[in-house]
Amino acid sequence: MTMVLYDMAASPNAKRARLGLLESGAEFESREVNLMAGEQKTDEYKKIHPLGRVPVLDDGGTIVWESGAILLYLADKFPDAGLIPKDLATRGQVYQWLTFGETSIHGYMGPMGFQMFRRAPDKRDEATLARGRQRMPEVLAVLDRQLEGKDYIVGDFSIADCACAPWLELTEFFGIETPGLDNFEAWMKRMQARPSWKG
Ligand SMILES: N[C@@H](CCC(=O)N[C@@H](CS)C(=O)NCC(=O)O)C(=O)O
Repeated sequence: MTMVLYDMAASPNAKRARLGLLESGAEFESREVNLMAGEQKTDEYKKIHPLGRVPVLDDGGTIVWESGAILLYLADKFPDAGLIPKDLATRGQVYQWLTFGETSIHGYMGPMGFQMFRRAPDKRDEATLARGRQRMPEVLAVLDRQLEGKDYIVGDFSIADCACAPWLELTEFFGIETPGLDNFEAWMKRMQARPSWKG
């Protein structure tokens, strides 16, 4: 049975899951949920995601939500797709950086995204934006150091890259400064050049 991704093209969290699916090579159907129209808050939709959010993966009736969990599920389901390395030490690194994407990156950029995309410019909470602009450079510097001498976060491409890159594409738009982070910039370009990025 074809997997279904409850998706939204402009959502970085949904993009994480979509990248994992496209990189897995598996067939899936992307079903667009119109967040602006409130489709995620209907009783029907909340049967598959009780908080009313995207993404959600439906794999023949097995429902998984939380983009990080979807990525881990896909890595387990498709062990030969190159989504996660086989040795435990490097897997531990993937778990760490995937969680870094959900906490250190999304922790600042998620609330910034809400202000930038869901609020009119004159109604934005400037304190939320200022906090992200102040704290994200350190987060990015840590990632930049990790990427020194590597093409991807743990060396080879993995779901850690899928978890971190979608929000980071928005740094400039959110007014976060990234001067001199050459490893980060090169990695971002590498991610954007993968066929899955446009998919
Ligand atoms: N931690 C969740 C976050 C999901 C999330 O917040 N998704 C946003 C889109 S980027 C959403 O669906 N928002 C709809 C709403 O809150 O009404 C994940 O990674 O899947």
